[in-house]
Amino acid sequence: MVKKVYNVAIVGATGAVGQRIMDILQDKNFPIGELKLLSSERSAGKKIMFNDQEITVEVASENSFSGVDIAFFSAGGEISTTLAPIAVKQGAIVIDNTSAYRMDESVPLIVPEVNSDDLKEHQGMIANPNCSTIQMAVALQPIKESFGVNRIVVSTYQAVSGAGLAAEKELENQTKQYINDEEMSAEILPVGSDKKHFPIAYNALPQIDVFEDNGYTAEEMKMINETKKIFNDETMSIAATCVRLPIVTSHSESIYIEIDQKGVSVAQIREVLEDAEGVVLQDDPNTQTYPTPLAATNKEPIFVGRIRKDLDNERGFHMWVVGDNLLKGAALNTVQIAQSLIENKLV
Ligand code: NAP
Ligand code: 3JN
Repeated sequence: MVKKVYNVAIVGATGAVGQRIMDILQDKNFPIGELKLLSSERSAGKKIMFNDQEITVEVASENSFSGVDIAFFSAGGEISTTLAPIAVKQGAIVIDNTSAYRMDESVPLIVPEVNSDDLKEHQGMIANPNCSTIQMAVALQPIKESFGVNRIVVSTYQAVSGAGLAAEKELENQTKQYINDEEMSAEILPVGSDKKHFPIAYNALPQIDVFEDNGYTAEEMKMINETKKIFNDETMSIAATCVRLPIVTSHSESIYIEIDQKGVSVAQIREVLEDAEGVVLQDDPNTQTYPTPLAATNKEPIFVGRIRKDLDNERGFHMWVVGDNLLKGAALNTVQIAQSLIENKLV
């Protein structure tokens, strides 16, 4: 018999992503039986309302997952590495928001608009891609399908909420300090665990996550490797530069692509984007119509504008892509994966 409701756990429920997962489950009337809200000891005991029911946050542990059907993980890679396999062993399907399993060959890495078919291969663990990867994949999928895409050069303009609630607070504090002519205190950005910290207020930091030996940051390498895996195309050539800006929510990306076909017009690119799932085209220079992070915040789609043909390469196009990093970039994509599992009877 088909199960009509699912017992759900959210690991990291009190964080920036976890809170959004809860909001979306509520807004979308997700068929929940029991909901467990899990965190570290810091937030344990906190009471949170969900669908008129008060739920007490518990410490996430290896005993948290008995009877859980779907477990959303967004408490960092270490917690996923420790607890996600235990949850799977106890019968839960884990949808993991961290990078811990994204490049694991046995774990599907899913953007539903692109590769929901890969869910059929799941073995209990499913990975949600990085926020910057997700919005680029949603925007490029229709173009790749119609015209082929062989090269991507992307520069990101990322909001501080991508680095968690503490980074949001850091931007707020530094902004007040700057306005009051005080010295700005920087303790988190660009990366909490790295040696140096710089103010993000009134600034731009060309470092997201730690540096790798090749000179790229881990965020840049995530965009490169995850995009190839999602499109199942190792031949794509991809370069990324990831930059943090003093914006609270929604990431923007300047994307240059080279398509396979010759003779394709901007109008044709716009046409395929207009019909695409999860995309809203906002592109009219005559009326100054283009996406911005403020306007994209709290919205579900990925917004695309500023589409131009490269002046020196007839197969080259530039575009500007904006999406709410906590919604489609994280929580919404995660819940859509769960919905797709249910629709396709894979849970
Ligand atoms: P956040 O606002 O700092 O929240 C962190 C959450 O994890 C809180 O609920 C925290 O609980 C919990 N947590 C921390 N240490 C824990 C522990 N030892 N045991 C159990 N729970 C623990 O961070 P966030 O922005 O929500 O991001 C959380 C994670 O999601 C990130 O580390 C990243 O891996 C992933 N993420 C993915 C994307 C994406 O691109 N798809 C975007 C952002 C984040 P307390 O309240 O008790 O501290
Ligand atoms: O900084 C951003 O805008 C996105 C950050 C995502 C993030 C933050 C901490 C750890 C991740 C991620 O999802 O890749 C991770 C991680 O799990 O590696």
